[in-house]
Amino acid sequence: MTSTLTKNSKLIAWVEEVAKMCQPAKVHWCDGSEAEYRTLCDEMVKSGTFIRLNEKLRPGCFLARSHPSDVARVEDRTYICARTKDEAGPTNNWTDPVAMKQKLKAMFTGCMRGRTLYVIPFSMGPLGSPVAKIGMEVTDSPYVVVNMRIMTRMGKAVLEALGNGDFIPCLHSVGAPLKPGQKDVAWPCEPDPANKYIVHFPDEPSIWSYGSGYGGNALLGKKCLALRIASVMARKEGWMAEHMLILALTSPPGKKHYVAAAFPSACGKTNLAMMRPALPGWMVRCLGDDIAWMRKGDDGRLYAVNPEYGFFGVAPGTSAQSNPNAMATITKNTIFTNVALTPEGDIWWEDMGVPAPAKMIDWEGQEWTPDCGRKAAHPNARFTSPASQCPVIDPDWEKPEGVPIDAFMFGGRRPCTIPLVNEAFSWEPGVFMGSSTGSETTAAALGKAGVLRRDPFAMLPFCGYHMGDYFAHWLSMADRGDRSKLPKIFFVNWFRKNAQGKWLWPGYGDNSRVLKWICERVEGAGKAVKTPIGNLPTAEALDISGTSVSAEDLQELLSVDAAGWRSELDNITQYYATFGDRMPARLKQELEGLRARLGQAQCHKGQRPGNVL
Ligand code: SAT
Ligand code: MN
Repeated sequence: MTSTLTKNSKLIAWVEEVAKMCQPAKVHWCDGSEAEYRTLCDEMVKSGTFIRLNEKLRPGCFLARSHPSDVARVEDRTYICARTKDEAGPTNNWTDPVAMKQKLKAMFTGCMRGRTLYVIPFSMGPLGSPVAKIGMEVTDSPYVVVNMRIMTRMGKAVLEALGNGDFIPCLHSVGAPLKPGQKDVAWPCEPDPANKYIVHFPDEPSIWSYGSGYGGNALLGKKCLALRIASVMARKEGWMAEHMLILALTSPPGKKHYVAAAFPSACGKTNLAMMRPALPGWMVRCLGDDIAWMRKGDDGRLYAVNPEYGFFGVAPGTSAQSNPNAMATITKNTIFTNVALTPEGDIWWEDMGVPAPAKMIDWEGQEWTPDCGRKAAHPNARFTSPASQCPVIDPDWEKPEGVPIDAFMFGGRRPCTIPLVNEAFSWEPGVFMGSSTGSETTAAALGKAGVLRRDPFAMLPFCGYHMGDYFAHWLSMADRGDRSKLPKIFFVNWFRKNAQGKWLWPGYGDNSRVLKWICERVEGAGKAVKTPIGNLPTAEALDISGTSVSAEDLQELLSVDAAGWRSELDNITQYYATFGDRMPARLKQELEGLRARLGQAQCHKGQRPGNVL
């Protein structure tokens, strides 16, 4: 059971203690080698967890089908067990940490019987980077091991970097012990949702996850460590852990700008992160599609690293049109979960941009035909793919100190009121924009479609402490140092519709037109009008050459809908009230300032009050 790979006494003691509790048949310390990865994949092919895809069409690729009850993150089973309920805040589930630990210990006792306990040493952030954090995931799922090898830097090198240092313990079990002689199933898990627990103890810190083998519930480096736990650490240590993509945009003359952007789910974050610009001569490079860790450099600028090593992207909707670079990334060495299987041994999903074969096996392993009335892939089906395979990965994506961010973008799916792009006057109005970010739900995401859900900074399910304190932390980033060095903040909305319900903006590669204006603003050029809500581009400032966007549509996309904004402000006022006295006064002032400016401006729909800057 002891490892030849480490002498870290705290680690060895912790693994012994966990093994004693979970009672696995075997303990395996992961070295992270290619050989180990291959062996685990082969074993999973034998056990039925993996289907090897056609080696000619998808070399090194596998398909896994989850249990139908285990298909997504379970937010209602996710807990932040801070010392007090108030520290966790109104947006998180909370239980007393001592009581929760007791309950979990009972559940974990004997939970790995008949299975192998894998120890996964992993680093969030480039190995040896001053910002990296080392976690140790103990799991009884080989599926988790191979996914963690793609999503994080994992194995022997991490133990070497750790030495005798400290790590974040992450305990995971699928919650399906085997009796002697009992045959295993392809996707073991705890089928009763009420028995799944995704629990964070931010004060230790540690993570205990029980019952699910899927995505963020089980790959504990991602949302659990790199967002929920890291957000708590970041607040204490004066940095930021954000649910943001990182991209680099280079103009035709070769000027490069880094942008980090937060969008709620189902707003096309992965598509934007590796976009192919429609504007000739412009180049987008990807550094990350989900998480950004940022801290101030000695020069006062904010430097971002992507703590991850791969992409865990939603498959349905990914196509040559929506994301050609993702399609190129997933041609090899990729694990697909809950997509459909074609007769040739390749994969298929809805809106892949290729016709469905006449016959397939769907994500539940059933025969599927186009007229059967069921979806072939689960709407939350995923690909796990190495970031290094992305054709447009930025050469600096593994720089230990990160890249300097020039602009932040927030955005959501907003059919009305919110303009195509809006530049905040300064840091505080920008933080106001982030705090009031919201998106209309899509059918795939939640039960009710078309409802506005506030999702501040796209962190609603990922902030590990009180949201009001998190807003204050954002504000505090401008309290020290030269605030002119901080990123400029923009709010974007690709999803505005006209009165007939038609989308006004083409989206995808054409979003580069908005990015271009953002870069011009960062450089101090780029024409804008000052309006009550922020600086909007003038009609001429936005490069729409070669698009089908009409002058009227552009006018609507860049207008201030005063009536719409007033009801928006009423809604934000109510939302802010839910954070009680932890809601920062400075943001309430921003809200009132905006209300006052809108009152004075007397603007009407389609009219753009203000002065050209
Ligand atoms: O399953 S994950 O948490 O990794 C992805 C997501 O739900 O956003
Ligand atoms: Mn995400």
